Amino acid sequence: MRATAKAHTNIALIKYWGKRNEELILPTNSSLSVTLDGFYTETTVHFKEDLKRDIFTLNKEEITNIAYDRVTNYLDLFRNYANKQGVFAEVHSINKVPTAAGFASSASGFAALAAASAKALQLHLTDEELSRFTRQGSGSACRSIYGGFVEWEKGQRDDGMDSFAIQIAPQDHWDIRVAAVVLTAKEKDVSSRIGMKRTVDTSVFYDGWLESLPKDLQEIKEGIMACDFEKVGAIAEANCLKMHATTLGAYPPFTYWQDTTMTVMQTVQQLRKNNIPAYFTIDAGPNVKVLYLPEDEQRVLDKLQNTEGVSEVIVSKVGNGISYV
Ligand code: 2P0
Repeated sequence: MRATAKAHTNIALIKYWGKRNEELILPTNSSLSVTLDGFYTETTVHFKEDLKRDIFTLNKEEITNIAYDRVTNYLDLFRNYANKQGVFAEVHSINKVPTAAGFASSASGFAALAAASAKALQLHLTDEELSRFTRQGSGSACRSIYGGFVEWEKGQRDDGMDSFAIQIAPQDHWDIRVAAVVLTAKEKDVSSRIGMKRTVDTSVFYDGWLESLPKDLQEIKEGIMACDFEKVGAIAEANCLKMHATTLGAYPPFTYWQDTTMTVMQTVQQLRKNNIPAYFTIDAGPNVKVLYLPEDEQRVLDKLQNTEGVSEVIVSKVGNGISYV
């Protein structure tokens, strides 16, 4: 009853922003991401008959705070499914997602935890079933089951059985790069979970966001299949700006941007003026991710590293899905 799994994080090109069911983590909109090879979590889950409670370590340190509660509640899903109530587990996670880079480590974290738990309990889940389980740990994590380009279909049902991710193109379909631009920034004060809820509940711009999504999703998929970088980049950048606009229409209003966020956005726009195709996307935090093509790497990195307020630039290629160690 022991297994180790490795999962990579992902960056959304079409953002997941809002839930229709908070308990089951059912989204209001479908989303689409690229899995990244630079950042991952490796997790070992060992269910043992003699344990009195779950034990969770992250980077070799025992965790007892709210993150522990989230893990142990999540393991209950698997215990109930496998009819192993009362069998506790040792969970050891190593996180290679630099928190400063502003990637949600919950994506790779819950994907690795789900995969290792399912394997340890010999559940023999399909990828769709595993993605559905993973979704209930953290929404964006359900996309990290697969490598390459991945769509999370929101589904229609109230029970969430049709809300899971599928791969739309494998890792070797297209070699694009993502630079995570780390800013000398302070901690964010609105978590993505709270931020998306406030937006759904109060933002006067939320309907506009939802209305615009089916077209973005359809067109970006066409762009990915055709490896049309300018089409994909332009849609991703516009989609990110729309997501962030919804936060300004919320009450109380908020933004994840800092002054340096905008400086980097302007650097990217300037790269395009110099005929280098580069596009930005931003998650629920101040850091900016920049999409570009391999042949432009040196020029893109030079420009980003020399932008004021940038402390580090971390490069990633397209990554693969879950693997077992
Ligand atoms: C995304 N984000 O699609 C979007 C874009 C942030 C902005 O998914 O509440 O950690 O655990 O389902 O997945 C971050 O939210 O939220 C996120 P929960 P999650 O990647």
